[in-house]
Amino acid sequence: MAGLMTLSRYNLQRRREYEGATGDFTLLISHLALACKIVSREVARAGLLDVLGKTGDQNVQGEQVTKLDVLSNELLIEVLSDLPMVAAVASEEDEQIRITRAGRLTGRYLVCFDPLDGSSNIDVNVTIGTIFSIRKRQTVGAEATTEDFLRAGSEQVAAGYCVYGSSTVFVYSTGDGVDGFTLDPNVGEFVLSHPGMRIPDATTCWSANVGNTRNWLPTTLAFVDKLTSGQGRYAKCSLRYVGTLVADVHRNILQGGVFFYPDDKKSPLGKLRLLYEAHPLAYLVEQAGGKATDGHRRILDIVPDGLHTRVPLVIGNGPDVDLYSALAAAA
Ligand code: AHM
Ligand code: MG
Repeated sequence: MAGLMTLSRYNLQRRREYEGATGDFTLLISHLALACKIVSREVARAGLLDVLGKTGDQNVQGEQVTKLDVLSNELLIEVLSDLPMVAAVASEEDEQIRITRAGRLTGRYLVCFDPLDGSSNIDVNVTIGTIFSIRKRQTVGAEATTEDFLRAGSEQVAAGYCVYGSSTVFVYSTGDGVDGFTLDPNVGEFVLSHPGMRIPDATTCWSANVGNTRNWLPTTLAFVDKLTSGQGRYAKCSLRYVGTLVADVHRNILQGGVFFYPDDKKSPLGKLRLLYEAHPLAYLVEQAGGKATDGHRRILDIVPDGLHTRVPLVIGNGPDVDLYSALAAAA
């Protein structure tokens, strides 16, 4: 029991390492973790609520059958709104940024999130997740603007995600490695289960929506030829695609692999969003020893031109991401 490292204990210990730390950041992370615990609870009983909802038992369930992604969004905004260190938030679910209640003028942090990634998997009991990204704003004293959010990914001061799968795992980094915490649902605590996560050298799998093959460009087709060649580092490489970005990336960090959702004939910028999907996951994968590119640029160097800017994404083991970039450069 003495060795049990809960997320709160871990954060307190880390805080002591940073001289002058105010505790603001620790509080912010613990509230994000709290929101994820609540989402996890709702995800776990979603099917049950749905079944009960269909019986017409409105008195018991009332509004709880709200769609999970909307519920998660409102929950995160509500939790963050009362924190004096958060000035504003940007979400996949909202067209515009939202200014918070407590930190609107003086909050130093800006938080971006995808409240429930993997929308198409929500109703079919397949792993979904929450992704978040934290930046410091340049100036305080006035309300944050959209422009404050439109900065390179390298300016993130922390990023993380929570996957709601066979267990609920909260993973985050402050630029000093990546640690993962598994939720003990009986105690309600995240416990350190994956200290110092490093992407293994071998590429054991690749992940992409092969249903889009007809639209793929020559670079992507050439990449897949290498991945399926059975040669060299691809001698034993399986296809694994959950269809939830955060779940695919989580598996690849643990087991070694590359995920790609590239630009193609139909979508010149791919599908995924820069601010709250690609930036935070690229930050985490780099911290775990991997790489992320749009084919030509490091993801963390890209400055979005809008809150919902899309970006082609190739992310995972360094040698695979480099191979994609080399094929793109030669095309
Ligand atoms: P979402 O944020 O609305 O869930 O959309 C993003 C998701 C990613 O999680 C996933 O990688 C991708 O869309 C799957 O797209 P597709 O169904 O085209 O394969
Ligand atoms: Mg998403």
